[in-house]
Amino acid sequence: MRRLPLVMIAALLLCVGVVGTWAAPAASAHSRLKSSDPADGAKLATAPAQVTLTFNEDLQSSFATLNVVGPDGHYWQQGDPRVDGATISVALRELGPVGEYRINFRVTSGDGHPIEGRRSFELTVAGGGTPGPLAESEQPGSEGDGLSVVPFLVGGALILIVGLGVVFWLGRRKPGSAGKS
Ligand SMILES: [Cu+2]
Repeated sequence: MRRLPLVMIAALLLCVGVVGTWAAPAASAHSRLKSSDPADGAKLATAPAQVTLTFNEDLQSSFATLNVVGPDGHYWQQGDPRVDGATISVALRELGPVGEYRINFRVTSGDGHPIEGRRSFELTVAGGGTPGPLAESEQPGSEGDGLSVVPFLVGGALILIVGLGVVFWLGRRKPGSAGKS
């Protein structure tokens, strides 16, 4: 009866492999950006005093980044961002040139996964503010959801392959050869 445990292990590996592969999309359902103030794409004649992003669940307060880059390529936020529960906000300077102001964020969701992305608003009437420093090279505006799924997919696929290999190996064993360790 040495076969039974091996078959069970193979079945277990198969199960874990299948579950790991199929559960991967669900595992990426971590914190999402629900809304921004100003709203994405808003056209504003008056500069807002601050930018606030609201997520669907509480954020971790460490390593949060939130900045606003104007049409001139300079930063227009003032001071450091503040995380409060599910929201992150940063104060703005009095704004300057007319055009698109990009809101770049990178936060850590409650489950420890980083989320990043971009929103923007448009200033339609120029203000008299002075810009902050020239912005560092901007990150692409992806939400970064895809990357965190990869380990699950790779792990699931590997386990699936190993499980199939064990099943195949067991199937090839001749009945008479069983019992030799
Ligand atoms: Cu997550």
